[in-house]
Amino acid sequence: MDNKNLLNNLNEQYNFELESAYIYRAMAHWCEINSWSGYANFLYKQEAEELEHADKLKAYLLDLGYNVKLKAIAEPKSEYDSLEDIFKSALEHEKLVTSRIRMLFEEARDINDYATEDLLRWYISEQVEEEASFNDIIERLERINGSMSGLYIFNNEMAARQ
Ligand code: OFO
Repeated sequence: MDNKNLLNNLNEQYNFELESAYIYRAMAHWCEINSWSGYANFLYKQEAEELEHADKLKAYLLDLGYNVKLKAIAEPKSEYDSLEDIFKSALEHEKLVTSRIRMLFEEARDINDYATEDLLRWYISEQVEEEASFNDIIERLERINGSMSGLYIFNNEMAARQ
């Protein structure tokens, strides 16, 4: 089985997960600068999750003897209009991740790379959870509809994410 192209693409995804972590870190900074420490906490936890996603890919590639390469990470956006803007951007980003994972999965299928299929199944389930989580937050923010007390209560809940 020649899976060299697929492994190169997994290496790209490894780098994309690191980029995701960077994006969430920048979003967390925006929240901190705007005194929303709870939302920042949520996004820092999200950053940590992305690093775990990256590490899982890295470990898999290293197990296969692949020479893992780090690439330059694009500068993340640092200006947002509102919390809603942040979480809508996060959801769009996760949709992009989902489509990338699906393409990798299809590539693994095409060449009967069962081990990579197995690995990617984990990411597919993870993406369902991540999109659902951001969707819930957006719905909640829409219901709050800019009310300061609502935003503060939600901020306190977000501070509790472990
Ligand atoms: Fe947020 O997703 Fe990684 O994979």
